[in-house]
Amino acid sequence: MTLSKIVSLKYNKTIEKCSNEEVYSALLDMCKLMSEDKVSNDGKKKLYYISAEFLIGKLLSNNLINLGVYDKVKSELEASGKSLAEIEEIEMEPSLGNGGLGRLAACFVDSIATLGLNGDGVGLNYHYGLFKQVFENNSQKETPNPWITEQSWLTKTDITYPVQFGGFTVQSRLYDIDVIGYNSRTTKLRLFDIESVDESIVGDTIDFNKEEIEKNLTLFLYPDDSDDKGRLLRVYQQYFMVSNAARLLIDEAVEKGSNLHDLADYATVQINDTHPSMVIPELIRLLQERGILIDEAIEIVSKVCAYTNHTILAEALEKWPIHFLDKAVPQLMPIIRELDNRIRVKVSDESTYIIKDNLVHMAHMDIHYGYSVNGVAYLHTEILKNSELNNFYKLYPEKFNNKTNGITFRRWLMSCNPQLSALIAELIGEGWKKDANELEKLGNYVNDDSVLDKLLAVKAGKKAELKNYLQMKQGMDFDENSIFDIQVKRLHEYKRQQMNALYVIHKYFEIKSGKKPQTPITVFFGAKAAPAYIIAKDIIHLILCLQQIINNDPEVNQYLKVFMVENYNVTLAEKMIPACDISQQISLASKEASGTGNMKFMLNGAVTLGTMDGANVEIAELVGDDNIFTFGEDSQTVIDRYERGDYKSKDYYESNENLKKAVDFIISDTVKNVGNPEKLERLYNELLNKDWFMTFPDFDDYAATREKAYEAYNNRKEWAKKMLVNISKAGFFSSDRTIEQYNKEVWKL
Ligand code: 26Q
Repeated sequence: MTLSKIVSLKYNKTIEKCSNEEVYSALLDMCKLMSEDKVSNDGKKKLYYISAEFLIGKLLSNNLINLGVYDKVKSELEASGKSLAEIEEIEMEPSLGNGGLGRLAACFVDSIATLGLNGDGVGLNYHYGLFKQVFENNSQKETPNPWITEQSWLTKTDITYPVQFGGFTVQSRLYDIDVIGYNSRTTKLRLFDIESVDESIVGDTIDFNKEEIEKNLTLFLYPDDSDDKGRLLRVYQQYFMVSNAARLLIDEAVEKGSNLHDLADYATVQINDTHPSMVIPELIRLLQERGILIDEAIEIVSKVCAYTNHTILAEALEKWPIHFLDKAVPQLMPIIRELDNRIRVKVSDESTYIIKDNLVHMAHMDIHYGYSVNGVAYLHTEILKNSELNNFYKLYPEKFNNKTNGITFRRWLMSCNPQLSALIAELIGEGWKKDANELEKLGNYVNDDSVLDKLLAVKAGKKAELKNYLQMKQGMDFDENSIFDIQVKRLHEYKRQQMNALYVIHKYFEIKSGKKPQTPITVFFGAKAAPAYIIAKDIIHLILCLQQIINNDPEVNQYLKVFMVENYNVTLAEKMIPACDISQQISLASKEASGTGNMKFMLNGAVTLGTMDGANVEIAELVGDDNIFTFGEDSQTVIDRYERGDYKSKDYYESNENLKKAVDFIISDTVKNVGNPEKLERLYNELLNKDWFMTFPDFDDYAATREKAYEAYNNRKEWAKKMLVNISKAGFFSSDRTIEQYNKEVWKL
């Protein structure tokens, strides 16, 4: 049915006469209707990708593309004097994720649908998702971010389960979002909610009563965990998620004819980081309830569950105090103890036990009782095998495997950059849309000047678009012909936004002393910091102070500007990534499991400035030394340095004049005048006395390499070649490839 037909049936008027809201609502109906015609795979074995986060972003454009009607709808709207871009603005972005892990899950369900695999995403329907970031007094403030509107992609189902906690029960309700694949297939994102959720306990801030679990369970994603009540709430959330998922899985398997003894022929579970790990004891419990003895129940579940590790940061590996689990989910603790005891009699290496010092090590449970353990980039998996999880690797070498992350090209190229997509199609046809490896064919054009010019023109167009957008939305003003140098990702010390900021200070001094860059530079940051992560918020504070100082300094602002976009999210990413020239991927080597932003930038023709960390290593290998700027100590050097424990940041500070000057600036009057002295001093002291993520040793190399990149940008032809090579080599990072590997080597659907 055409849009005008739907509009006329729904409102009895023409598109022209409708408000944008009415058109949006009609488009939603249209997509839902059209997705009914798509088939979903109903094969015997099904994948349940359980994840606490699905950072799906807005769905309208993506769905129109995947339904194959984007261009048609766009012109139909234009003919009626409507703009699809304006209508997109009406849709609220579901903020159901923090960052990489959640966005990965979203890309994966897109690929699962597109490849026509039998698999669903399962998670939670957080009403306020992650907080909305606002800047006040150059600092981050968190406010609630309601995203569920009257008209939404959620479809209420009649599936509901009672979920028992220690002392009380809640009733669940399943909501589905159709995940429309790029062709004839579809699958579902299944989000569980509680029937008794009460939005009214939330005011203007993200503070709320953390003890009223029956009301608050699905209000927020990862509420502040600075106190025990917040941490305990997270345990309730996790159990609620997996208990529902486990029951859904069992019901669907039984429906298809499983006698439960053969459950592994009907279901496989991918545990996305440790957040869903309680699915293991919960499945065992449910099988026991259905008459299966514990030995067999454990055996069955061990054939069903597979675990993905996304981090080697020890502090991010979840360990729950036993008393938390005893209080929230007392029915699981005996099973977890039994699982631990079985390891204790079998394995001598105590470091692998599940319960230690009254803490339950969730990852240990996953590795002992899952059939697969994977890392998310080659280097990451090697580090897991050889150091971080080496004790486990020695026990189960056959379980370990690598699945280098990927991204969906539908959203991260076709939807966010139709201009580049059109140029690519003009050159090599449409085949790459189904087989990303075909992008390699672009390699034939590296010496074709007219193609290189067109590529530069597309980039210039996207830069102008971003300028207009940020001017309109956030009142920012900058030179669209400057170099767009971008670092967008969650704020974390290991990602080293602080090192980027120190370079900005260094550059500011250089310009003030008369050393002006040939092409002006605009540095963009985008990042949310966890509400309780003090130093991360101090880093945001510093960046916002620099923004105020530098952008208002007439000696400098024609050559250098700095912006931190407010409330960085998927929608902003879709505007910023296509406009980027230099992609900052500067994590401390060994700390970034993979990164996926690095892949999105590359695909859109940005050149990476990065350390040899995560998937950067694979990017470097694919594009070759001429088409990436790498710097810094390698992962082994860093790992050895941690082992020795002899890093002293002060030594570097004292022997490096440029660095010292930049660090001292943090607590200068210039910055204190626009900032909060307490925050600035805290950050200064942290860097000087700790610098746990070793920004100082890499500083010089970083600055020199960044200069080299800026220099290279000035040779436009050579730069355009780098862009083209990056795009042509990005095919490997399609999430379709990643999902095919998971299916072939792990799930075997
Ligand atoms: C754990 C315990 C308590 C509270 C919070 C958490 C928690 C929450 C979120 C731990 C981890 C996360 C998110 C992790 C994440 O996004 N990791 C990223 O995953 C990407 C996809 O694999 C990788 O590309 C990134 O390198 C990795 O940082």
